[in-house]
Amino acid sequence: MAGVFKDDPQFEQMLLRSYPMLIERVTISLIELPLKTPFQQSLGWMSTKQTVIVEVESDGIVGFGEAASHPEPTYLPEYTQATFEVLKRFFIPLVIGQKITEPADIRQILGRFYGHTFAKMGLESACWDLLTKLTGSSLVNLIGGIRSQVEIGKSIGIIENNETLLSQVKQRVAQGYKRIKLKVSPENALQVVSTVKEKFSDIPLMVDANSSFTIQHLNLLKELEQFDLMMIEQPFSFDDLIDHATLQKQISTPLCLDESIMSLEHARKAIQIGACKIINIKPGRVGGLAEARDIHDFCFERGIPVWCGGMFESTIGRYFNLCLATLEGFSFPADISQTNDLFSVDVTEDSFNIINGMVQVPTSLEDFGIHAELIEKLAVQRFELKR
Ligand code: OSB
Ligand code: MG
Repeated sequence: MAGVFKDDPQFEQMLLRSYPMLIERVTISLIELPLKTPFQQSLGWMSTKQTVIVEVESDGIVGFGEAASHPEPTYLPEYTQATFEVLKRFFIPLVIGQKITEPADIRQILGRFYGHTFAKMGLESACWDLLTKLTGSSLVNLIGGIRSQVEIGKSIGIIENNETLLSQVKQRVAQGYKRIKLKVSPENALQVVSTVKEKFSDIPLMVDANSSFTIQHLNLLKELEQFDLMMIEQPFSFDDLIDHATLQKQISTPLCLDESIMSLEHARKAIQIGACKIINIKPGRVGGLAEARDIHDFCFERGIPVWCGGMFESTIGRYFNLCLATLEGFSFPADISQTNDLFSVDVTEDSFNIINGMVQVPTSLEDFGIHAELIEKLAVQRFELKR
C-alpha cells in the first residue's frame, strides 16, 4: 500500500479492498456435476466433475467461492477429496473467527501450509465475493480489471476418430470460439495436429500435453514446430522446469506452463531460466486471485503474455476466472467455455453466454442466482464450522 496517495487513481481501489470482515461461518460442499460428454485427456477420462463450493459468512452476508481441483491426483497432487479434507481439518478451523481486512489476508493466514492451492482459492474467492457484497463494488473493479468483455477459446479432449475430431473443431469454430486447444499425448500429437491443420489451416490452434511427454520425446516435440502452433502447453511434468528450459531453447514455438506454476515464485524462476514464454494462470492452481494478480503483474512488467485457464468449474468458479481475465496482461482467449455446454446441472439459475467467442463480464456473482438449496442437495459431503 505504500506509495499510493489520495490523488492516485488506485486510492479508491485500495480503500475498497480494505474492509473488515469477521469470518463467522464457513460451509463447504463437495458436489458432483456430470459432464454432458465425457472428456479424455492424457490425465485420463472424466465423466463427472467433482468440485468444492465454499460459503463464507460475515455480518449476515454470505460470499460464495469454489475450489475446483481435479477429481484425481493426475493433474497435480491435490485432488478434490484432498481439497475438502484439508479445508475441513486445517484451513477452516484456522480462519474461523479471524478478522480480515482484505481477501489477500487469507493467503497470509494459510501461508504456513504447503500446497493445496485450490483449497486456498476456495476460501479466498468466497471472501472476494463477500467483499463485493459488502462494498457494492464489482470484482473487476476491486482487482483492477480493464475490460468489460473477455475472449474465449475451447479446449477439445482427445478424440480418436478423425471425423469426430474434425466435426468437433468445425462446430466450435462455427460457434465463434477464438482459439482451439487440442489435448495431446506423445501417441497422438502429430496425427491430431496434422489432421486438424490440414482442414483448418488458419484457425488459432494450440496443444496441451498435460505433462505426458518427457525429454526423450525431444524430436517429436521438434516436429510439432512445422504446424506454427500458438503455443505448446505443459509438455513435461509439473516439477520439471529444467527440461522445459532445455526444450524452449531448441524450439521457437512458445512453451506455456500450466501445472508447473503454483505461485509467483514458480513463475519468477520459470521465466528466469527460460522454461516458458507464456503462462496459463488458473486462480485455483496458484492459491487465489491475489496470487494470480501478482503473477499477472510480474509477467506484465516483463512482457510475458498470460491467459486464463480453466478446470471445468461450475458457473461460480468460471465467474472468478472471467473477472481475472479482465486484467490488462491477459493476452490470449481464455479456457472459459459455457458451463451449460459442459454440464446438465449447475449451481446457479443462470450462467453466462458466449456470443461470437466473447463473454460480457458479469457485474456480480448474484446476477446468476446462486442455488444454495441445490448445492446442499447435490453435496455428497458437507462440513460447516461456526464461530
Ligand atoms: O490442463 O488446462 C488443463 C481441464 C481439467 C484439467 C486440466 C485442464 C483442463 C482444461 C480446461 O483444459 C478446460 C475448461 O475448463 O474448459
Ligand atoms: Mg493445461
